[in-house]
Order: sequence, then structure tokens, then C-alpha cells
Amino acid sequence: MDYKELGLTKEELVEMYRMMRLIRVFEESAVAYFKQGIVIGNMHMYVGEEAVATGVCKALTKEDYIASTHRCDGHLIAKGADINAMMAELMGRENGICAGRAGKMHQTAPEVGFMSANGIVGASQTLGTGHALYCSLYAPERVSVSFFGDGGGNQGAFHEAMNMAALWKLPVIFVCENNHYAISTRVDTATAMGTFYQRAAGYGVPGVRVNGNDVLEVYAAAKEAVARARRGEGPTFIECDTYRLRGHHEGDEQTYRTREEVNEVRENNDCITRMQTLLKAEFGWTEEEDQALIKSVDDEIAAAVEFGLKGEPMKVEDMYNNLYVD
Ligand SMILES: Cc1ncc(C[n+]2csc(CCOP(=O)(O)OP(=O)(O)O)c2C)c(N)n1
Ligand SMILES: [Mg+2]
Repeated sequence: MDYKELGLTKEELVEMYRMMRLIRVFEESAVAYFKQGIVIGNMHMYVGEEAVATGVCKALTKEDYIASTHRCDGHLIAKGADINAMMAELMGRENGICAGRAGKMHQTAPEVGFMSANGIVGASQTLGTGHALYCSLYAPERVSVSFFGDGGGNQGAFHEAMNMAALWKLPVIFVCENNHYAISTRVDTATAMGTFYQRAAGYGVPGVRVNGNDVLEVYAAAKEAVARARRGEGPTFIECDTYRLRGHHEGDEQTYRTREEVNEVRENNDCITRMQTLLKAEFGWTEEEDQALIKSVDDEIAAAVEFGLKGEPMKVEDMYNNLYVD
């Protein structure tokens, strides 16, 4: 995918590269604190899939909506959520993005259009369709994105959401993050065709499949889909072929796949390395520039950790506060 055809500048490419690194280092840092018992709850990491969130969110405005999944960090960060408050949330602190009540899987950041993460596989499809209905009725300048996995794509809700969104020409973009596994179930053992994008045709919706580890391919598809939705022409289905480099959750022994399979993607199709290679080839991106960017990301994450550690742990007796609007 040619960045020039997409109208992207060097600064924008560097910004996308930095975003993917930011998501990765945020999560790797969260894992390190999880292992010490400071980050709590259940950890589903997005490592390896950062190009999907980065490419899609690059095509959105802050006002557009996102319905996310249990693997939500990348979507939150790319949409512009406060990473200090996110880190505090994972630590169960009062200064967290949901005052420590949400943990990882139930975070919301409506101030940046991130309506919810979700522990119910498949729920984001109907929720994202609902957000799109709101847009079409009350905020026609906005669009809605529903992220879901290959496992989520096999839930019945997928078909109901697609049908209604197509029928009512709702401004929703269905983004299937096909990372090849639903926990330990490989996609080709659960899905007859192994891919999902063809299904869109059955609803009269354009469907495309892109290399989900190539942020430019993801952005190109998202840009077109968003433009279509904003023109009132209805939904688009984008299947992003990607791969998670860590286990389903932290602690997953991953007996269902080989180390070689993981290493193959890590070495030959990592989204961050791809962009680094492009920057070097097109703009003579130097080692010094790279190190400066890495340091600025590390500093930003270190500040987020410090912010989280300074927060008061949520008290059990306050557990039911802030759950409902008065
Ligand atoms: C309705 C429902 N069924 C089952 C589960 C248990 N579960 C949690 S994650 C997961 C797999 C999801 O796979 P996929 O949609 O591909 O997303 P990924 O984890 O690969 O990002 C399952 C089955 C659940 N949370 N909700
Ligand atoms: Mg999956």
C-alpha cells in the first residue's frame, strides 16, 4: 500500500508508528505489573494486533463511536483515551478511567467516543449497531465502529447486527480482528471458509479482507468505509488478518500452537517492524530518531505507571458507588 496515494505525510507515518509502539509498551508494562500482583483482574493482551486499532482510529474523529471487546487496550489508546487513567484502572485505583470499578474488560471512555469494552463475545456487534442507529437519528456527522474477533464473528449476533445495519443503512464499520484463534480454537476448525469477509455480500454490504498487520492497508480500508458511512451509504465489513503474539490471556500455556508459528509472525509480519522498515526506506529514518521515539514512549508509559501507583486502591465498601447516573 502506497502511503502517498493515501495522502499521508512522514509526520503522520511516524505518529502511527509511535501509536503502535505506545500500545505495545503500555501492555508489556501492564503485564510486568500484573506478574507482581499490582495490575489485577484478567489480562487479554493486544500485542501483535496494534495495526488494526491504529489504522482504524486514524480514520476516525474523537466524536465517532467505538464498541470494543475484552482485548480493548489498543482501541482505547488509539482512540485517544487517557493512558494514565487506563493504567490506574488496571491497578484498581480510584484515579482510574472508571474509578477502578471496570478493570480491563469493562472500561469506558465516552469523552473520546469509546463506549465500552465488553466481556461478552459478540456483544460489540449489536452495541456498535445501536451506536450507529443513534448517529443516524441524532448525530449524522458521526460513525460507529464495532470491533470483534473471529470467535465473535461466529456468534448469532453477528448476523442480526449485519442484517439490521444493512437494512437501515446505518453508519457502522464492522471490523473483524481475525487473529486466527478464539482462545485455543483455530479459526479453520470453527469456520467453514476460514475467512469472514465474504459473508458481507449476503447482506448487500461491501466486504474486504486486508493484512491486519499492515497499518496502511487497514487505514486505507477504514478511510473508505468511514467516507461511505458518512455519505449515508451504510455499513462496510473489514476483515483484518492479524495474529496475537501473546497467549489468549496472561497465563495461557498455549499448548494449541507451536513456538515456531508465533516466531514466524514476530519475525516476518510484525506491524511495528513493518512501519520501521518503511520509514527507513522512504525517509532515511535513523537509529538516533528511532531511539528518541522509543525513549519518549517509555517515558510516557513510566509516567502512566507512576500515576497509577499514586492512586488510592478502590475500597470494597465503595464498590457500588458511581454505578448509575442520578
Ligand atoms: C458469549 C460468550 N461466550 C464465550 C465466552 C468465553 N470467551 C472469552 S474470549 C473467547 C474467545 C474470543 O475469541 P475471538 O472473538 O476470536 O477474540 P480474541 O480473543 O481472539 O481477540 C471466549 C470464547 C465469552 N466471554 N462470551
Ligand atoms: Mg480471535
